[in-house]
Amino acid sequence: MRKILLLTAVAATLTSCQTKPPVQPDRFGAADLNKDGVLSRTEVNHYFAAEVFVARDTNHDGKITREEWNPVMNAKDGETFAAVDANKDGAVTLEEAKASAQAKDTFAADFKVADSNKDGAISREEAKAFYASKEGPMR
Ligand SMILES: [Ca+2]
Ligand SMILES: [Ca+2]
Ligand SMILES: [Ca+2]
Repeated sequence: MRKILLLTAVAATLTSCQTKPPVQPDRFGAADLNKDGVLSRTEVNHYFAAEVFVARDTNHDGKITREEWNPVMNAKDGETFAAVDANKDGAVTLEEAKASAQAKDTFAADFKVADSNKDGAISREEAKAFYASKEGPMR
């Protein structure tokens, strides 16, 4: 009986760890792949692609199916999905999502807004201001 209670407690702890990370991750640091202190267009495209990917991969298996991409897929969404699914296996991986975002400069509009001093790179302060002005999943 005691063992069962203990296991239940461990399971509950594990579940709460997964849903609530104790420390806020350093998003800027994670996005700044070459660690030069600013975000390039490529770094921004990769980072946002990853954020969108994680949000869409609802079962967290590292692949986005058509259903996860959009449960109510219209013809245009279908075309977009097919274009991102580079190897045509019916699922989008993180690498495919990043490659597509970079090739199409998907987040160019966000980059333009975030780069408030228009020097072609996003500083930590600019990123902070950008996120502060945003609502929803891009936060
Ligand atoms: Ca950088
Ligand atoms: Ca694929
Ligand atoms: Ca800038």
